[in-house]
Amino acid sequence: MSDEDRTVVLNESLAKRFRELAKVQGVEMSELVNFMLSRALDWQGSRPAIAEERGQRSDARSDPRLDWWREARFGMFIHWGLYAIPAGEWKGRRIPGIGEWIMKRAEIPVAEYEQLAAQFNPVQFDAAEWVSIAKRAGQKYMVITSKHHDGFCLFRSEFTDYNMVDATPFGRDPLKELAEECQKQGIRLCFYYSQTQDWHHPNGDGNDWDYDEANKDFASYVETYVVPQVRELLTNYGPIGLIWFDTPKAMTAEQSRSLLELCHQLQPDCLVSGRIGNTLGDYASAGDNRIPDRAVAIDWETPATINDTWGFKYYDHNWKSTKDLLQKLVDIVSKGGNYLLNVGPTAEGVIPRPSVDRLLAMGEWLEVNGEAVYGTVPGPIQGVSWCRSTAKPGKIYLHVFNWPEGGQIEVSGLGQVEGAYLLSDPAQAPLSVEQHGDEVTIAGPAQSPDAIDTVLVLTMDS
Ligand code: JFZ
Repeated sequence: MSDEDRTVVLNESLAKRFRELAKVQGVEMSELVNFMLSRALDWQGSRPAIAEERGQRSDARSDPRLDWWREARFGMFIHWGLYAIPAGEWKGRRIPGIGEWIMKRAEIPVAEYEQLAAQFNPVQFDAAEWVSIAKRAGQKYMVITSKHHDGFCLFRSEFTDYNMVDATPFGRDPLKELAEECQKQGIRLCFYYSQTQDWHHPNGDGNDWDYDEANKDFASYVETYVVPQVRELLTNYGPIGLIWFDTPKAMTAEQSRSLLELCHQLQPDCLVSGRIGNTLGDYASAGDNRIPDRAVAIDWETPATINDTWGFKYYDHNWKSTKDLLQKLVDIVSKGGNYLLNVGPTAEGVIPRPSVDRLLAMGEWLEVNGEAVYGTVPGPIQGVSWCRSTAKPGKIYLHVFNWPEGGQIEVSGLGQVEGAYLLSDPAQAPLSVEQHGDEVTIAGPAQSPDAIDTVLVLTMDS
């Protein structure tokens, strides 16, 4: 946490309650705040990773329209918009929190924030490069912010000039260019679309510093703005893999349902994320960066950051290691989920180097070990810290995170093991397997072959 992040302004009545509480408890304010923070974190941890309302519609669980997505397991999230220009700093002040929330956090008036559009000229944007990074990372789909909460549209729209083509010197439609490249390189293009929060639209949710919330007509915003824009997105860019709605908030079940039906009517194969709300999504959405502690028998996805922000912040250098990211991917897949890993390109249109480095390293590992990730289901070994397991018909993949001293791998609860080999071994040289009843011992190499995750393939007698 930077020093700037330590300033929190409490309104007067809240500050008064804090002071009184601290006095009653006989503690310093700082102690009190620490205590409250730890309670808040416990509370966050006790909420399920996948909230009920962002869950999966029951008839979607066996729907073959999801098969490509179940196979894919790993996608690229892209948060890109005007917020990449301030990049976490407004008028010389670092604004705490996630970068794409800067307009809200600093309560920047629409009239001021809008002016960023005139500066948005990402001349280094290269759709072929972005898609090829995803491709080389082993990601199978790409979800880009067509419109985030700030209301700015990356696509040309008939329903607002506040878009990349009409309002910026750049004048190009990056979604068009990405659509073509995704087709070429075999990645499924998907759109994030903020259907509830829109801090620019007078009737959208969330901006109470320019607009009076009491005068807002949210239903008309949905009907006359969201619906036609979703129609544009699902009409003008060819086949779209999925629409990633977000923060449903006050969406009624009827509003969620009619949006869902609109999507399915325009593109029957287009999936709809769990954040459409009201448990109507084609698949469930976990909380940001949240991973359930055990396998979950629905289709679900964790959206996650590589550092601590979605939209680019120039001073966020808190990059997770390749090891951490890869183990998170495997952890998620071993529990039946997909990993949607975010990049936040700069205002020049460049995906930050530290992100690219990590993605490419993940891709190298997947190049060798992808068989144990793509199209797998959770394996029989769950709830242990040293390894994860995934499975395909006739095969169990043991993902060993902590290689045992001497290389003897001991497991139980698998059934009858026929043979074993290292997935990284092109010769598939058989490893010696001893089985006594349920107890299996596999003689692996003494030294860990892969410091991040060594995959053992167990072939099973069925
Ligand atoms: C939302 C957005 O507000 C944010 O800017 C970003 O796009 C992220 C991917 O999604 O933030 C959320 C939404 C849901 C949860 C947490 C943050 N959640 O369910 O825990």
